Amino acid sequence: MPLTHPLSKVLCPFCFREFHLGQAPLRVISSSVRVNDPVVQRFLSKESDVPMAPVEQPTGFFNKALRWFWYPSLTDDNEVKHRICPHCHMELPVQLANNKLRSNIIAVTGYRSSGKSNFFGVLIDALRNRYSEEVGLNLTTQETFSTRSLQTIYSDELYDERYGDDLFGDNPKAVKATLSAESNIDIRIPLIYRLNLTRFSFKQRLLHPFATHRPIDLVLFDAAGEDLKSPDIQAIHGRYLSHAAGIIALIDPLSYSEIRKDIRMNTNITSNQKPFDAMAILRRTIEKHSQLSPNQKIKVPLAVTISKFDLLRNAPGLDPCVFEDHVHSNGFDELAAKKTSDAIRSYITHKGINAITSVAEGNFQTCQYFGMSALGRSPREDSSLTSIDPINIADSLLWILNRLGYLQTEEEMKGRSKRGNSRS
Ligand SMILES: Nc1nc2c(ncn2[C@@H]2O[C@H](COP(=O)(O)OP(=O)(O)OP(=O)(O)O)[C@@H](O)[C@H]2O)c(=O)[nH]1
Ligand SMILES: [Mg+2]
Ligand SMILES: [Zn+2]
Repeated sequence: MPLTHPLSKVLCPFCFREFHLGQAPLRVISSSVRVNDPVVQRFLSKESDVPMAPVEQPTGFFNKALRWFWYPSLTDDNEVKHRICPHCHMELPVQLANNKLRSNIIAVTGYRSSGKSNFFGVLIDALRNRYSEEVGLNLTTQETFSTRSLQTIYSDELYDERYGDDLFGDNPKAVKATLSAESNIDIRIPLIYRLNLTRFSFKQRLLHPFATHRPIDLVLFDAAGEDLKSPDIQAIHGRYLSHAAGIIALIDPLSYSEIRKDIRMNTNITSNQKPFDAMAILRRTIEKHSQLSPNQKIKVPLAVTISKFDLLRNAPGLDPCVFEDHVHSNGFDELAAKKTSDAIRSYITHKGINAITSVAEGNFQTCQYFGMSALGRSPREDSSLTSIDPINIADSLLWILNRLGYLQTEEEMKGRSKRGNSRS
């Protein structure tokens, strides 16, 4: 019988609400009976019934009170049961359900057309096929939920449906604009990946002397930009951001007329996007969903990431060094990332877009600027792509991992190998 502290809490990766593990109901997966689950129905905003396996709730005063000190094991019975979130009734990933891992979340946000979906699609592929070797990490798919089969599925399956089949299929094309949650309930469901990192910091080594790796969860909640105005999605998105250990804010260069002028000089791109104060919205969203007072700076590291960065090639006033793709094989290349950050910051201020820098630096204790291109080029009119050549696709994520102690810098790695050599 697994014991737990009555004040301990876990975070649901679907609705981003906290709860005590003992209060989580169980879904009897092995049952052949199917009944409507009104909680799932509400969470997915479905009008029709959502037939699912039955749910077991703790009953009786004594039993309920006891559940603050223990939670039922999932392997005790002959029946197959899954632990579910008491708020949204989504099935919890196994490690979380068994209280094995309380993970941190890295959140990504960006307004309409800022490049979120293409970023997610190319990032996951690059983490698996390039960065696993380069920075010593291992990416494992976690359980998520299929709104079609109403069952738990692995995030990889959802990844292929949403991004992989388009980007890396026989005829590669850019991921299409995400449909609003009103017509596409599927996007309420995040992709969940676990990153196991081997080159973690000295402090983490002291805290976990026998660990071979440190795990962190990447929860990709891909809202359609337009939904960020809907109170329902805003609430989920707000809780997602306010529980994050690190935030990547994607900024669309096309949404600033000052930058668009530079882009039009080089390409025939037109955009009717209105300037959008993405950063102020970020601050407001977090404030609304956390206990933050107005004069308090947000502690989580913020990576302000200019997306579609390929469009800015040849932009006057932008140092060409920022388009070099950084290699992190000897640890996170902090110097190169800092040089890029300084160049981008000076470009932004030169353009007079102080709304980005003042909100980022005035509200966040730690922030850095990044330039990222997921595709490396604009797709053709029919969305097709000749090839995908990302630029610094993972730098903002690797920087956050470094700030959180999960990944060492090149300098720290050198220091470690020197210490190792002098000992031998
Ligand atoms: N040049 C260039 N264009 C890009 C890149 N990534 C995305 N785009 C373009 O930007 C458009 C929007 O990108 P998405 O990834 O769909 O943006 P989003 O934030 O998911 O948009 P919504 O789903 O509408 O909120 C795409 O259709 C592409 O045309 C890139 O790396 N380079
Ligand atoms: Mg999208
Ligand atoms: Zn939940």
